[in-house]
Amino acid sequence: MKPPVLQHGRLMASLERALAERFDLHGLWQEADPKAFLAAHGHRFVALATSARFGADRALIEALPKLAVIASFGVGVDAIDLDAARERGVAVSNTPDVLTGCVADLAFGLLIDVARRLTAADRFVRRGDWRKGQFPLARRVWGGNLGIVGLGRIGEAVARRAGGFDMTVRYHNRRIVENCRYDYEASLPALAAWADFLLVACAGGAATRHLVSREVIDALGPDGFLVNVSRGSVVDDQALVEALQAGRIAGAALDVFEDEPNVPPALLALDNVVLLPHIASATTETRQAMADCTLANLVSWFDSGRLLTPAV
Ligand code: 8YV
Repeated sequence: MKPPVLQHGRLMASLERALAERFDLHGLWQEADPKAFLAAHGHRFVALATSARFGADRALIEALPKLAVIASFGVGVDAIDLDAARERGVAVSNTPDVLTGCVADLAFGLLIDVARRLTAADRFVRRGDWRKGQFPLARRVWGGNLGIVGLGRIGEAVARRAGGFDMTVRYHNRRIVENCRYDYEASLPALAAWADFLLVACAGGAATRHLVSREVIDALGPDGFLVNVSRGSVVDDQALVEALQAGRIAGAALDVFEDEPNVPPALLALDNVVLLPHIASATTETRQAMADCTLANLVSWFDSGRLLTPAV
């Protein structure tokens, strides 16, 4: 008999197929009344497959009294109530490492785009404005100062890419990273004041909510650019919009937003922002590697009681 696994939210088609081959997979997303389904059948499931997008809140975890493992597609676990999982002894896996390279590539792409104004220049050409005159000068990337908020796997991979552009890197973290070749800055406003580019690559969640505050944005200043590939919650949206509108920072490049897929309408009207629909890990190769990792964690847990990439 295949072990029953509950699936929360849609996953990649290839992952859904692979999970269904191995497990008795049930999609909660298919239920017209998920609450009623959980009340009647929640006790059947020891495993939950979910994603960084859909996570697992306390209500869901509590509706699954036999739950022992959550396998999540994605590296961020801010949408999973880790306290609720810990209280119940539920193991949680995510998909670190496999997405690091693609997220770092995209972060660097955003940085170049917002400074050199690639997508703005593309819009200029498409509008036919080139026939009317020259596109305004942009800003230099190479040799600039890159401040990284959160020097984890992804921050570090962006820092390596910055080396190829002769940039100087400093970082801010909760804790100093041992044996790190980049200088640590204990104060985030001080890092922002030094940086030409401030890259947000820390984890999301309550601990980092609005870490990039009005004070930090003002410290970045009228020549500074903000790049965010972490979570929208890390940046104070309202403060960012006001600073962009008033020219108190030079520009922002954002892959993530607080209320996805809703983007603050004020941002849509600005030409000095680059807006992407949360695609940092979205390449065929990386998404398949994330799918493989999610499946491998569940298989390992059922075979040996161990997760390959535990999130906590
Ligand atoms: C998600 C992400 O995996 O990994 C993360 O934390 O934010 C993305 O890579 C993707 O949006 C699917 O949930």
